[in-house]
Amino acid sequence: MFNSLQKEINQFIDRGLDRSLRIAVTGLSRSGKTAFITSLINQLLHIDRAENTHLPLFDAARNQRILGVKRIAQRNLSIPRFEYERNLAELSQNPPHFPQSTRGVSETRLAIRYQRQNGLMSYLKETGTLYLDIFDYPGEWLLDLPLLDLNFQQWSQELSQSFQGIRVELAQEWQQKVKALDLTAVANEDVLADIAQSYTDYLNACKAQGLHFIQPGRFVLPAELAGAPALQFFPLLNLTEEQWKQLKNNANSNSYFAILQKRYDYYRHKIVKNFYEDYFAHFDRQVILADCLTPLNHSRQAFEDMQEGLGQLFKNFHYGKRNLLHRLFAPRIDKLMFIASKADHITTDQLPNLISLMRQLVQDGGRHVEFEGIETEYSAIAAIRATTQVNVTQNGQQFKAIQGVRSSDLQKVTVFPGSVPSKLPQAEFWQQRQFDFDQFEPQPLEQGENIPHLRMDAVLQFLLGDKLA
Ligand SMILES: Nc1nc2c(ncn2[C@@H]2O[C@H](COP(=O)(O)OP(=O)(O)OP(=O)(O)O)[C@@H](O)[C@H]2O)c(=O)[nH]1
Ligand SMILES: [Mg+2]
Repeated sequence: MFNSLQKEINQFIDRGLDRSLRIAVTGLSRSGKTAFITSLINQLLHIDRAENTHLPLFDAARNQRILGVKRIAQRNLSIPRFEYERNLAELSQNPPHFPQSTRGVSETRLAIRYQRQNGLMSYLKETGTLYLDIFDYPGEWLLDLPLLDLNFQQWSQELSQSFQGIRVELAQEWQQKVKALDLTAVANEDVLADIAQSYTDYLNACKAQGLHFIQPGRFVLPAELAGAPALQFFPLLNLTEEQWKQLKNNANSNSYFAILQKRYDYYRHKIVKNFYEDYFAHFDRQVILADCLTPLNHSRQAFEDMQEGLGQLFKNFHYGKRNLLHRLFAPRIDKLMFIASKADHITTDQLPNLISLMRQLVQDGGRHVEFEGIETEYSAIAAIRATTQVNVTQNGQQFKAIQGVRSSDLQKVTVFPGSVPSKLPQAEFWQQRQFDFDQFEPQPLEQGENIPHLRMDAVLQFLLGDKLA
């Protein structure tokens, strides 16, 4: 009798303690999203109550309160599965490889069984399960948010303003085709598809030049929409008000002009809006990754372009109540984490500078940015640590340096990568070129060992700590 009562109470409490958490991970192309999620899953799966040395900053693991972690079937069957096994297989090869580049959104689900910290009724040995859903989605998709507020004409006019310099050069083929088109004529699908392809080629060329203002974002990362008519339209640049008026008066519903407008509206109402509604509005916590080091290594132009792209992306998270995202979708994000990725390229004494640089990027050079009601954290990590840190002595002086297998020649090298600026770099920085680093290959993964990392435990503590208390 008592036993069954106790069992019932336990079950009741268990149910009460089951929680779910949806974490979204985003960032521009190559910022390290796939590496991050692969490592996060891997670190969790390697939590072992007896032997827990790989996550010292993650309280629940250090206190041995995590009883077990399992990958389980995801809930939404129409989203591609995050390819954890494949990524791990790549890292387990000899020699190991970084996971492949990905396109579009993916999802994965973990169940974490844990013991409560100091429940009032801790004698009941309360345990709970945290169901963790993790989403990987391209930051480029976030750049489409402004379209929701613009009709076809407004959008075209906005793009006309930034249509200058190198853009005009790259757009030649597309613009020639548009000029030859009678917009009031009856639309031919093949012609539309062809011109839209030229527009897409133009956007890809912009991207290859390091330009980040790319709309619609899906044109360069179409995922499952590749080839769909929903992506076969383009803006009409540099038309006068009078020309817009003429077109609206003279174009029939089956004309090129009318079809372009319809497709644009379909794109923003179905594709952009659905993305925000289906995913965004339901995320609990958001991680934004940024690779600040590669552009720093590259050139001033590359760095400033990244700054601009990130600026566009961050706009979504400036949660003033008047913000478009807030008005339309009322997202419920309560924690936001900005992470500078690939921090194994620098020595640990440079981490504070990297974090400070990231903070400056987010805050647009110091202007205060409000993320209303959201707990915000800045961090620097290596999801898949490719280097180790060593001390070297030169001319009687000790330096920290990093050691790893350099990608360019597969040689094991020891290098001093230099100092990271703690503020947005000024002209002198680019003249002096104080910073120089190589790309490294991942370290071999020992059988049964977790992926080597840097500060993933701090990330887990921020993202999950309160849910496992
Ligand atoms: N050294 C080091 N390199 C990393 C790390 N994470 C990512 N990289 C490098 O950055 C590249 C891109 O990482 P991904 O995780 O594929 O980035 P992504 O954001 O998923 O990229 P896309 O899917 O192409 O948008 C990798 O192939 C590695 O070369 C890290 O922790 N350390
Ligand atoms: Mg990826």
